[in-house]
Amino acid sequence: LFVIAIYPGSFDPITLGHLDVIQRGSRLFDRVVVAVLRNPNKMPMFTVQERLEQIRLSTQHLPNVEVDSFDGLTVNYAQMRQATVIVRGLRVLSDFEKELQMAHTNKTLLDRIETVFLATSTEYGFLSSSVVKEIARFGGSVDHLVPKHVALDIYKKCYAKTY
Ligand code: COD
Repeated sequence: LFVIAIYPGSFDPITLGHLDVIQRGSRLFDRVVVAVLRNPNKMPMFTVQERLEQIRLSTQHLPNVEVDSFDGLTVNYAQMRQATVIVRGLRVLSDFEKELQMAHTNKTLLDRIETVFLATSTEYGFLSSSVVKEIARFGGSVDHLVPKHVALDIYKKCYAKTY
């Protein structure tokens, strides 16, 4: 049995919390495909291309991790990739409601897909891409929240915006 899992998300940008889930997922499954949603409705800080590059650089040391982008329904992408697992991270109680609804919806769309939740590591329980962007916009340091090269990308964006 060769189990392919997809880890879908916005990853705008990837944080150490995401990376922790990817690392742990890569030990549980034969292959983990980190899948960035190309979502035209959101106003992202980084383009999909920039996010793919950030995730690739962050996961170079994990040979069974692949990075890709997708459009439309997650289950359709999962089916196309022959993935049988969707990995999601759980931080706080408020994640649970949204995540359970998503898991149920996805199950009705594709019966052979299982959503596997990984509990956040305690040190990243508060961490989200939005928190990172908010701190950076107000001039705070995000060095301890995202990979080094991502922090530099963020400072560049914020600097470019301010001046
Ligand atoms: N610790 C642990 N996990 C974390 C942390 C952390 N610090 N931070 C984030 N995570 C987890 C999140 O809980 C989530 O599971 C994952 O990492 C990705 O997070 P985000 O915020 O980058 O991505 P989301 O939640 O915006 O992604 C949403 C999807 C793109 C998966 C969703 O919108 C989707 O599936 N869209 C496609 C349309 C579809 O199929 N819809 C039907 C399903 S209802």
